[in-house]
Amino acid sequence: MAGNNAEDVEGSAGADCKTNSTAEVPPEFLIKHPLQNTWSLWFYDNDRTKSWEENQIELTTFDTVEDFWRLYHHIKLPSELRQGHDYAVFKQGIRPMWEDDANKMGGRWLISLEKKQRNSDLDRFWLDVVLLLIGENFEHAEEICGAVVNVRPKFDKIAIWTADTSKQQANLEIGRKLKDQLGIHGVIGFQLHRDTMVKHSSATKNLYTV
Ligand code: MGP
Repeated sequence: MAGNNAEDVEGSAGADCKTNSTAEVPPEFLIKHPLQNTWSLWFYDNDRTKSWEENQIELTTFDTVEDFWRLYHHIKLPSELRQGHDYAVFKQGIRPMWEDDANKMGGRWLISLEKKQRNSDLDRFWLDVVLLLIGENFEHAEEICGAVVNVRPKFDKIAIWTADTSKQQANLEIGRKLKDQLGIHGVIGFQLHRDTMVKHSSATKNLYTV
């Protein structure tokens, strides 16, 4: 995989893989299944000598189901990342930051995980969220900018970022589906980026809850 910090994110899945010659595979099985959007995978490096923005590295893009799975099996799971690191998957052209034009008026559905959930739920939740995104499984998928997973000492976080906080119906549909698909029983909240910007996330008020 291209990227300055590939050693931090590359998993070991490829190491023992025996590859079959593609010459044996009938051509109809080699067709790739296109996604509706092209998506970028970002990695936040947490290098203290760099600014927050400089730490955001766009590792690669993918636009087919097959390329997504190849990438997924090649990189570390969130639970294997160092604390302080993030992954983000955003529609190509949208940077995973509040300042991007696509995010300026937006917010996020935030799932905070308890420490013990790093072993039980973090990787599963992240994969489910990414599959929901790239599979365009939301009725209002056009409102979605991307998703972020933060690996942190206090508690890990997963969030879906949407574009326009004023679209109540669309945001609620996304929140309900997210909660339902992940099988979350507690309440989850939606916060405006402009509130998160000025407060610690734990204290940021919710605009919507489901
Ligand atoms: P964080 O990485 O989203 O969460 O934000 P963390 O580490 O759990 O910290 P907490 O504040 O939520 O408790 C950490 C810090 O990174 C923020 O306080 C900002 O300084 C910076 N930061 C985070 N985001 C998402 C952005 C962003 O979009 N733009 C800029 N400029 N800084 C950001």
